[in-house]
Amino acid sequence: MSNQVYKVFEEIESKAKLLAQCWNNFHTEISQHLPESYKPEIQELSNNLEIALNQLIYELQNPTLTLATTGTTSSGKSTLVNLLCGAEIVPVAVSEMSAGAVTIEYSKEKSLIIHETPGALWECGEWRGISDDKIYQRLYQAMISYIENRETQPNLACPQSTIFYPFRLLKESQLQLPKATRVRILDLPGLAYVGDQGNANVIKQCREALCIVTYNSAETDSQKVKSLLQEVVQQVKDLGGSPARMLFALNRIDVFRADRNWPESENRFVEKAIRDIKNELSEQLKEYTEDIENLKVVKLSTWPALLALQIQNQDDFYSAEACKKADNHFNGLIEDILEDLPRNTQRWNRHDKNRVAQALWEKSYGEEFQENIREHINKHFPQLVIPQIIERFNIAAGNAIAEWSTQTTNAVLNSSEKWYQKECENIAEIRSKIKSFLESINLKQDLRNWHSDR
Ligand SMILES: Nc1nc2c(ncn2[C@@H]2O[C@H](COP(=O)(O)OP(=O)(O)OP(=O)(O)O)[C@@H](O)[C@H]2O)c(=O)[nH]1
Ligand SMILES: [Mg+2]
Repeated sequence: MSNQVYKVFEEIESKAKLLAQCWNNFHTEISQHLPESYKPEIQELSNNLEIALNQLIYELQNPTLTLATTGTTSSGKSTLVNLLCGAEIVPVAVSEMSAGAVTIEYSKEKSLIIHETPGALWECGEWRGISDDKIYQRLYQAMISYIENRETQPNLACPQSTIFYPFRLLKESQLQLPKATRVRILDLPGLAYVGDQGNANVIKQCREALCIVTYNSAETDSQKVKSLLQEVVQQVKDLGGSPARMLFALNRIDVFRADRNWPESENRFVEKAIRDIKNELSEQLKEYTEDIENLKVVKLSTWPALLALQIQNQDDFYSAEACKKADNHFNGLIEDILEDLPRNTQRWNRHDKNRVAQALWEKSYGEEFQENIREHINKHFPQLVIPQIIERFNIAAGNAIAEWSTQTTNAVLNSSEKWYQKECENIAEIRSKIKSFLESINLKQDLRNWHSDR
């Protein structure tokens, strides 16, 4: 992470400290014009400010980066989360699968929590030291049970789960994050559930997340493509975030390999999809025209990219399973290599497997995708983590002191015309102090300025 980024964090911290100093000078000054009865009020504001300031400093030194997958049903969101984790842990299916959000926190030790939710028909609890397969199975049971019963039990809340996992995104993708950064990944259900009450809390976290929006390139029915696009744009709108914090993935792009005129057909599709996505977004989100122009749209085939990683796993059984899937589903990506290999995937040796894995990684655009995520995070890191820290600070204390200061000063100024005449000079000084005080409170504007300078 560049020095410039560290500087942004330091500047916000010193601005916040300056703000606390301004407040101290200000309330000492204004207290002279206020009756004693105001003291407890001022004390409380000062205490809250101190707590909020400590919290702000802590959070700036230990920021949280959130990545969230969004997109329409079956576009490959969960497969993408598995790719970021480097293992198959969240359930995937041909038809609608995910129900309820899954949060994945980075941790060296693996564990799973399925939270207690109203009316849960599945096993809730915490499992430590759990295997990848068991994580998958437990989540699968909870989600299927929800999907099967939600119609007959309209009050049933969707499952909410947290996985602790040493995910690949942090271990191997060379993200250059400040040391104490906490990273988490969110696997969200399809659009239909974004509005669910149970998911509301998690969805809120997406507003400041880096959202990877998956688009299903395998959908060819033009009517459906149109409504898919509108759904995606609507979702972008519902999440309320800026397109600057989004990365679009044209997923399942491997379907075009079957065309006789590949790669021309793929290129044509990509150009049209990018144009359509940008047009639709510009139409709906006029305030973000510039961000939309710069929006990154990348090609990806998530599943074969994940298989490439799994094939290279040291565990022979795990690796053999992945080889079988690659052979069954992605023949078209590896056919030239398959000609040299035994028909039975069980007989592939390490060298054979590495060749297959390499071809899958290349043809799924896995490396380009990873590079894009890395670049996006490195470029937008402060914007991705700071606004929510400032917002929490403002809610905890910043807004209250700004409001109190303005109101109290107005009250003092209006209280006596005679007094006003007499203390004219003093008042002018108070006014200028308020002005600089209120200016210093605008930390968020600083961040915006930093971003637009770049
Ligand atoms: N051919 C191909 N299939 C893919 C790819 N990525 C995902 N799939 C398949 O697409 C289907 C849906 O994948 P999921 O990851 O469950 O999709 P999702 O968006 O999480 O679905 P919901 O959570 O149910 O909305 C599964 O059968 C995946 O195996 C890909 O790159 N290529
Ligand atoms: Mg899913």
